[in-house]
Amino acid sequence: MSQVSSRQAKKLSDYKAPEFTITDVELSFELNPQATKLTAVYQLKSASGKAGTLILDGQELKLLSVSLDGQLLNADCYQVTAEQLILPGMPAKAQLELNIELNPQANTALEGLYLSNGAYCTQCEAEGFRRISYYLDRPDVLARFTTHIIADDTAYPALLSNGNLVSSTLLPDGRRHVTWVDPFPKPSYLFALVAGDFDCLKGSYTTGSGREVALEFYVDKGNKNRAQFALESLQRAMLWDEQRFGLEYDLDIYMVVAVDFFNMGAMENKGLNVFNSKYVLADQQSATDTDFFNIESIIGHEYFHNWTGNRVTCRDWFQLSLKEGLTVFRDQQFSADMGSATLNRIDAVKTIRTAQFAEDAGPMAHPIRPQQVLEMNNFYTVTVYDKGAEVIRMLHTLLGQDGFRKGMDLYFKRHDGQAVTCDDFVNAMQDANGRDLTLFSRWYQQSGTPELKVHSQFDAKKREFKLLMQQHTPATADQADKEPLLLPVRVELLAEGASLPYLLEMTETQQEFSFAVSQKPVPVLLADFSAPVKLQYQYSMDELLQIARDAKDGVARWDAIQQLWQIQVKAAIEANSSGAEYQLPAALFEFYRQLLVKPLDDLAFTAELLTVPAYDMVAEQFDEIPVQTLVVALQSFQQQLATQLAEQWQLCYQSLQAEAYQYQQQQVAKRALRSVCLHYLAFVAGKDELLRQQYNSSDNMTDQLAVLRACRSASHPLFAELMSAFEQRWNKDVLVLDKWFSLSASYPQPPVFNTLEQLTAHPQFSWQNPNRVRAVFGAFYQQNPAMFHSEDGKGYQQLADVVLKMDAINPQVASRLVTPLLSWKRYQSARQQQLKAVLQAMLTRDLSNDLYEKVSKSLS
Ligand code: B3K
Ligand code: ZN
Repeated sequence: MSQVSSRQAKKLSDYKAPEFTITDVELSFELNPQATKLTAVYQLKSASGKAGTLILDGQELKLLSVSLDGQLLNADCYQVTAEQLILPGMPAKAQLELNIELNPQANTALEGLYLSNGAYCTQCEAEGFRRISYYLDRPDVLARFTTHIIADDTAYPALLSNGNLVSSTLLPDGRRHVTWVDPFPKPSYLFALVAGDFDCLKGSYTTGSGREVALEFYVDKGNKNRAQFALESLQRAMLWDEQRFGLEYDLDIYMVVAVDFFNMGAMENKGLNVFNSKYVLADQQSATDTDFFNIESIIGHEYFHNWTGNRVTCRDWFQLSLKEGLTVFRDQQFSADMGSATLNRIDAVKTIRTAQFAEDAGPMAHPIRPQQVLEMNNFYTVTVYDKGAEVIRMLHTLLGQDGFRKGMDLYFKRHDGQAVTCDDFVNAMQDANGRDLTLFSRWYQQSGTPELKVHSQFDAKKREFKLLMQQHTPATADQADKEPLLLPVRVELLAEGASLPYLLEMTETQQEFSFAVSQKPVPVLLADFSAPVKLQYQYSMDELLQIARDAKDGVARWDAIQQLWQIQVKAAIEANSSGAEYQLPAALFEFYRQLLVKPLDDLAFTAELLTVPAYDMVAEQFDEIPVQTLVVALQSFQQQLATQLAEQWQLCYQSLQAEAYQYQQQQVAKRALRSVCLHYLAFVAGKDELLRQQYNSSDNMTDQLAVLRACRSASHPLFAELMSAFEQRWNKDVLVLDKWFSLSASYPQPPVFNTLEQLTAHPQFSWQNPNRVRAVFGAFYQQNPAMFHSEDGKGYQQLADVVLKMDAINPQVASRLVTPLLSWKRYQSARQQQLKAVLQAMLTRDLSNDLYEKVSKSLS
């Protein structure tokens, strides 16, 4: 791929308000796969009221002509570079018309206008609109858009864009001309166009103030039934946002289009969301409980963006967390209200502790508001999104639900229709609550994972319990000096069967908190994971077991078990270095035995407690990750639990009879616990019949996939047989087949390297489709640590080859895939050498900015 763009990073500190703005845009597309004609008309206004040079962004565009106020300009009146259209002497007020030709068929980067299975669609965030037309492609330029689409009426009956449809005319040549008008001024990144032949599932929603909104889901032919759940999720999200935040939808129509070729999950374009079909389509046969969950959460997320993102947008891309952190927080609250608050919180904590802490510890560390960016698409990160949501959650914790709502109300009152900064958001929270949040704002500037060290003291005479806390944030790749942060620390003190809750606010490097108590309590620290930090406190095993049993907060109970497992891992590593085999302690078996004999009321929570932490969760606790030892230890723990409690797993499994499938909380919980039992049973000899029976008799994907996963994890001989049955059943249905691709790629034994080659030769595999590539190679590095880190370096080489291949096709996908190769500093020397060698080799190639930014940072 030849690199036209410059390697010049942009800095937040260089932000300047635009000299010109565009108030109105009229776009006319005549669609054609290789030669789409676009006429773009802009009403321009200079901010100063003076004439000046107008510089528009544009990439890979064929510019046919330029007219100013109706006059065709000679080519010497403007200058076209690889990334800009420069027009000197632009009057203070003007109408500019551009004629452009686009080639959607050649667009494999899936940014701008492209074809997905024959349907036209667009993706503009962050800077994709400049691949459609020359424009002031920045979020602080808000314009009213009118979009005309002209296309063959038979081949493309659905012609969609933002806003409301105002006209539709059949032309004499068999083409149709439609016009959409979006009354809400918006930045270019929210523009969307879709044209295709879809099935459409229709529904409606009546807002609190009585307005009727048409809801339309456009899906591939034959898939209408699979969109029902997404439609209902949208209706739930619309109601929830009215009830929780007083926010109503504002257009007459809300459309969602499901496409197969998409770089990420979904996109919140005004009135016309484009979704990866994976997050729209589901039925019990083809989708798991987790798929249903994700659909509801992502449908909610994109819908919530209509206020947090669209009505109030970002001034510049450094402020991305303004909309993303806040919207993730909102979708998390929504999911918590729709299902189990504790389970949702546990999932969020896992994301922070694995991917986000890893990002802080690696070469791409950045604050939730980054200060410097080469390729914006590289900053749609777990830090900006998920740590961003933790920061919002801390505000919610500090201000309380009502205080937070007051802040949100003021934020919308002040900024509706504007492009603003994270400071504007914090100021609204501050002013609405009369509380100084200056110290809190550091969370936006400082990167890294704070460490919170806690000691306790009990004075029996004084009847006083003290917590001595210290915070320290280690230096990160991007920032050496760190300052103390405001940490909300939820604490419970367990004593005499009671639990007393506290919310401590830590503001200094060191602080002491005293509590009057009659007996020495067990402190439950950082309940609900009230701040995204690493906690250190010397708990005894008994204390952890007590917390697991008695704490009020479910997250703390789960966390106690996580810490117990961390202790086991460390003990196993020590035993291993002395050549001994490590046996789990009796107390742990006993705790698990009791849980199995008498599961808690919440079966899903029980299932979580019974699950040995995943590799990446454990790995993140180590500065230098002992890969092989961890893989072996975790496998041995599962084997020991399986063997020691074989009878209990079996009895618990049998007590949870399957019922006719519904996606409904209690059923989901029951299936989760059944799957955990099944997982351990796969490690026990003689369970073939049971496994086969569940696979063949279940009426849903959740239970079937549980069998395949269990067999994969235990390297069970049945795996091959069942996988081949699965492939035959689903090979026409790629979305489902992706599950098979992932399972195949995560088989933890050396034949997987041959399998990977076979998978890419499968008739349904395509390098052009990000879902396929991620299904195979994403799964390989995320779910197959044993083989990805295989000692000969084969796993690293394999991924590096794929990354380079993908960079020429789709840089965004390549740049996501490269992530696990970047953290070479976290491994022992042989692995470090192998990783560095593949990265250095990569850097000698002609890389996209996306990949260059990451690889060069990791080697600097
Ligand atoms: N805003 C989009 C993400 C765009 C990613 C661009 N590379 C989806 C979301 O967060 O809702
Ligand atoms: Zn978002």
